[in-house]
Amino acid sequence: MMTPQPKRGHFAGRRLTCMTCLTRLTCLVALAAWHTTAVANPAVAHCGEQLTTGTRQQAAGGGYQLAWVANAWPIPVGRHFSIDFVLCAPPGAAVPAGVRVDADMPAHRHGMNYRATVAPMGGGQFKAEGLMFHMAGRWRLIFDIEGAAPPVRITHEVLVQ
Ligand SMILES: [Cu+2]
Repeated sequence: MMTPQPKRGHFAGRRLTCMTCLTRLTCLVALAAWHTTAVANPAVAHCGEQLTTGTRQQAAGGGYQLAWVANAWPIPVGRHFSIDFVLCAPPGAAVPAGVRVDADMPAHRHGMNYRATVAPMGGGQFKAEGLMFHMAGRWRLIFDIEGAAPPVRITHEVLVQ
């Protein structure tokens, strides 16, 4: 008589490995290491290398990597600035049609007094112009990726002094 065997699929195999861990902590560390290895991707790791004109900033969300540089760094208070950014889609995802860029101050519950414009520059690179942080404090740059499903929003906090 045959005894039902657990499926030797991807997930089942991982669970069995996990059960052999000596402690819960070891298990967590092992899983974290597995996850890190799985998401490592040379193309993504070098996202935005073509941005060489300033201090490159990195952000990520929804599997996307984003690198950006401002035309003035540190970003000054009360003056228009622009940013160049590169968006790197996760493997298998199409490069999005467009990205909306905005900014707000979450602690003060207000946004900018200006609406930024975004222009595609080709090769996954974009330029956002017309941004202004009109007061000092903690701002948050917001990148909304158009056409991604589910919607993807990448944010990056910037301290302006
Ligand atoms: Cu404010």
